[in-house]
Amino acid sequence: MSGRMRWWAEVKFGMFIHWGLYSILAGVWRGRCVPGVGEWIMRNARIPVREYEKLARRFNPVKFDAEEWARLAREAGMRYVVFTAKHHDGFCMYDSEYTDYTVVKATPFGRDVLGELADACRGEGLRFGAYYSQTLDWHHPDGMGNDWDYDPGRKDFARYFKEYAMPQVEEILTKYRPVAVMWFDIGTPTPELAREMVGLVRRVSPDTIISGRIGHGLGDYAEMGDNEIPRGRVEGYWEVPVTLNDTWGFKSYDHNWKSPGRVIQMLVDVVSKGGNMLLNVGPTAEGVIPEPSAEVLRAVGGWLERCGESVYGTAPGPLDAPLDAPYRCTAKPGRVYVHVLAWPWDGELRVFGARGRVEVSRAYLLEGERELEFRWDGDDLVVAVPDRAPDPTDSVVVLECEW
Ligand code: JFZ
Repeated sequence: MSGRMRWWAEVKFGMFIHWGLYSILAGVWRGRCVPGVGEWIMRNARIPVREYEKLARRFNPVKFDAEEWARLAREAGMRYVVFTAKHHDGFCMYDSEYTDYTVVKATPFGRDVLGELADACRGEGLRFGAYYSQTLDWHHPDGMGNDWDYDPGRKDFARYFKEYAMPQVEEILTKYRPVAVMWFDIGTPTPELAREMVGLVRRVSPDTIISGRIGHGLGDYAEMGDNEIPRGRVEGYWEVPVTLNDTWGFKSYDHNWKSPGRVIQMLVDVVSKGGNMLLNVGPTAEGVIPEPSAEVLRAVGGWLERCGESVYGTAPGPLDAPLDAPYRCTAKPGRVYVHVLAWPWDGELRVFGARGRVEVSRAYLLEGERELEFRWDGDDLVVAVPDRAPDPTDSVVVLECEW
């Protein structure tokens, strides 16, 4: 296990925060609901740069409280936070010396959001990371993606990357040190440019983790597609970014919130396969994390408060649950945690194919430590469980065993 990844592999669960000028529009442009994720509204509505820039004068999130957000992340059981320092719209939610298009210089708010969040997160004992869009930049004439204001044939992307993007990444790593993760996105057009960015991060901040979406296999871990949990175990370090509804940036009419149970079962599924889950919140233009999403996070945190030992610091372990099994397994030395996602109606939990993989000495419920009888049936371990599930979402049966 590489040194810089040690903490990351232990913590399993982080908060993603997408917040920027797009949060003002909240999915609506000139009275029309714009399809797609909220933070892509500039692109999806083909909003001209000169129009979109005017949003900066309206950005005044009077209710923003970085410490409140950090407390919520901690209450949710999250152990790292990744914040959009600069998304595809090119607007900098930090104090950049390379442009005036920033939250400090271009808005009535005038405060360094990234700096306040970094301090608040560290105050809560959370690692802090920065999302940086190193390829798509719909504001900068040489950035990629804006073919409605600029002629793609006249762009000099290499100049953008070396003279703008790389210096900005360096200033983020320097001004807001220690940055635990640089969360690059979309990939980088060439391996040469990607290697230059990796070299910069390694030189300036060797302990900073580089996300897989730097591209070309050069990240410290693999990034799955949005909301895409792999079907089976994946070796190596990997993470899946997940939305709480169907958008990253706030949309006023997206109320499709995942339930706490759904989030807990997704987290356990991901961890059982060897990954981390980065779960997103999209604050409003006023600086408020929508209450329905905060309620979900607090409920997830309540379950982790009770059962977190079966998640944090675990590995997939010796038992691979069949895809259609109503359970998932995580493990630590000396024990396997069987996460029962659908409680058996007949009083018997069947753990398929366990013979020869684990030598079980004891079985008990994690919540309450009630001892459970167990027997072997062919290759399967059969555990006698009570009629009622200790938890409606994920009841954990602990197998003390050698594996
Ligand atoms: C990217 C961004 O475009 C999006 O706005 C958000 O920030 C998300 C977390 O990341 O969207 C992607 C990038 C890559 C994939 C899918 C969505 N992918 O590789 O499937």
